[in-house]
Amino acid sequence: MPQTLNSIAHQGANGPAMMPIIQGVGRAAAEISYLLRGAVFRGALGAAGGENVQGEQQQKLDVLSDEIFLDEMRSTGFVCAVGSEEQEELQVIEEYAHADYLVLVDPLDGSSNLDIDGPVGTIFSVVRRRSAPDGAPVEADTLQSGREVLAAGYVLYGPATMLVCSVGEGVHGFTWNPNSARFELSHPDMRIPEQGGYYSVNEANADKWLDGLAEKFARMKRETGLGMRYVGSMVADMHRTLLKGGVFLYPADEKNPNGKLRLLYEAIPMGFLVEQAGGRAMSRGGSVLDIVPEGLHQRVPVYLGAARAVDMLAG
Ligand code: AHM
Ligand code: MG
Repeated sequence: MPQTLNSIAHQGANGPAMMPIIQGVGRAAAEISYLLRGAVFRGALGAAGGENVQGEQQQKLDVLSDEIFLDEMRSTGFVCAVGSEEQEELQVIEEYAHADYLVLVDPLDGSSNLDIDGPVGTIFSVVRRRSAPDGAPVEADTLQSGREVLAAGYVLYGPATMLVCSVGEGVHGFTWNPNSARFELSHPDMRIPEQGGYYSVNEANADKWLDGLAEKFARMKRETGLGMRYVGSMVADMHRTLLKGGVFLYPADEKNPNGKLRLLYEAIPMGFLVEQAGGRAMSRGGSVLDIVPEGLHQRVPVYLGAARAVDMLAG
């Protein structure tokens, strides 16, 4: 029998408690994957007409994926609130407002790829609430560093749909099997290779990079000889980095002085996975996982991947 998402329940101290939530992510992933495949036939492609809190145009699929994810977190019965890149404020789940866990999510990352049938993803992490369980959870419950994360992962909607996650006991990849209609363990114990791989960055911004990066970057390229790949969809770019090695970065530049990616929805969950896979997750001046968030939608520069390349850039 292939191992399914249930195998999470046997992993370490957090596994049993995280299993229902990760199964909920799996159900959301299956629904979002189905939605994406049929979107063009249902008129679900294109702009929703609104903007998210960052002032970015929301796609219809951003909004639908956000609803699916929230519904599935509600159905677990263990999640008291969800913080989403698509929602300005914390979404409290009234029926389970006394539950123990909060989930942070970017429901459909890289949605600019939707128009070209490019890969997109869902990114999530789970923390335990700090406020007393007799009241509703509050935004401060979400403002915990990556060191407090209990579980994190992503879903990649590519040629196959994959759910890659960690409950603090290594990183494991599950692939959706359309015949059995479930996620099956296909990539146990993913480790970032120390050698080889690619660098992955929007190099068009190089002349605007801050933090003296241009010089370090030129040296990194010379000394490592890494090849280059960039999809512009963080989940796809990070999945390749985890499997093949190298480095993914979204640094600070003149237009985005704190980088583009969000600490809670993108940097912390991916940083957690990278460290669990034996790699390095850095921001300005230290590990991504040591930053204590100040707000739900805060941005930070990120350098994620194999230690050697990351150290040459973020050091
Ligand atoms: P989004 O959350 O609005 O989809 O933006 C995040 C995406 C990431 O997936 C990707 O790494 C990055 O934006 C690419 O940005 P750019 O087009 O500036 O290179
Ligand atoms: Mg996004």
